[in-house]
Amino acid sequence: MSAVRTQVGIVGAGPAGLVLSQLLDRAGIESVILENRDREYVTQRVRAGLLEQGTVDLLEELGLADRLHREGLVHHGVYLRFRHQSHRIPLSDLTGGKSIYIYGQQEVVKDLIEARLASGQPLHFEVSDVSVHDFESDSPRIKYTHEGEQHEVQCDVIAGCDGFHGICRPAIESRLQIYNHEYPFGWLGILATVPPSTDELIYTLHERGFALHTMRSPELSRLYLQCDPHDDIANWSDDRIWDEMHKRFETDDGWELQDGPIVDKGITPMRSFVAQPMQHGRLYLAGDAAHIVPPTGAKGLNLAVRDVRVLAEALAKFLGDGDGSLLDAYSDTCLRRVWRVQHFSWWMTSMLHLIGSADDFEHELQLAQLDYVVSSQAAATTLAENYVGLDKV
Ligand code: FAS
Ligand code: PHB
Repeated sequence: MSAVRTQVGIVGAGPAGLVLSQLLDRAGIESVILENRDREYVTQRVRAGLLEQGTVDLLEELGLADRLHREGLVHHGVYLRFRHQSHRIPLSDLTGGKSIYIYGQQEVVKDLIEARLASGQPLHFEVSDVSVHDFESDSPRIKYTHEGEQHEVQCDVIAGCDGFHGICRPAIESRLQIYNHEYPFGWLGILATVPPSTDELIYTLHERGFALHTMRSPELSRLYLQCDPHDDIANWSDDRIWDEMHKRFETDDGWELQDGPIVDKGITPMRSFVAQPMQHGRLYLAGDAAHIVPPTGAKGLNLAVRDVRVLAEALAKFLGDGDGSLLDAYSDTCLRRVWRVQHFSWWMTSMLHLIGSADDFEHELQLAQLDYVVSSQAAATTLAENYVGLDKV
């Protein structure tokens, strides 16, 4: 078995692990990234598409936003549609000029992987049997298999950036408090090679359920509709999907949804999940490894980036000056934002989805909430500032 020594062992090459590696590299801190899928898989996986101003600012700081600015879309507003009518929330006007950016997660991951490989620092794809050890000591280790060989990373700190289904959180789960809230609905998401029928995102509450019209480029539309989380995508023919989309996006003002070839489709269950604290010994969790939000608020990737920004600063202070104060406060610092984002994502989800168990009174409350958000500047500002990303929490 071969062993390598580094300062930070990172498990997972998703947005959390890759952004962390860039921040550490900039601080002159060595790291090794272990990813169990192959490069093609992680750069093809269709996930997030909406980036907060703060995420884009950080990618700019890292010199990794050129392609984002060339190929991404900038939006200054978002539409809420209910009772078959659209209402625009002027995000930038309500937040002192902040915007949101539409740029696919797989594009962010592609840019980060290229930067990592260009740095010459190790990024191992297709590893297996990853396990973490001795994280209650000052010299934690990560064991893994690569190309049939056993290997070990000896490090000062392990960063668990391996997502919800990874191995890092389960390694300390018995010492954590777990909050788990599952929603009785999921999202059926499609990618379609048809120009978007809207200039900005449309969130819709319709009597048949929620629907979202988002996009990836002027040629590529991304749409979601509320569905049974246990349903099989095989039950959803392309015709059935478009038929349902047309029904849910219908308006009184003659707006038309353009349909076209569907190139990707899938069903995602919805949950709100928090594991706390986000650290134990020398093992620190970041991103989906520690928390999951329903995608209605478009926060998952953005929250992962916020976590590793806090972690990188704390690691620089600890590994640079031997001062562990920020590292000791890592979890408390992140959890303030995690719970703010959990509330916002639950609030958007509750306001915009058809809740099967809801009675007529609760349904009218949803509509009253939406009426208030689109008619009160104070309420619209609450949505806008959370949606574009709060600087301070
Ligand atoms: P990730 O899951 O992205 O990355 C973890 C990595 O670890 C993966 O590459 C995985 O292969 C690897 N890994 C797992 N186990 C391992 C092991 N044992 N050993 C080594 N590697 C291992 N968020 C937004 O902000 N905006 C959106 O618009 C949005 N839309 C979404 C739409 C959908 C349908 C879904 C499912 C999510 C969406 N999200 C959105 C949330 C999503 O983007 C996640 O929050 C984001 O991927 C979190 O990044 P990471 O924490 O890096 O986890
Ligand atoms: C997306 O573009 O995939 C997207 C946008 C906004 C959301 C969720 C997903 O709330």
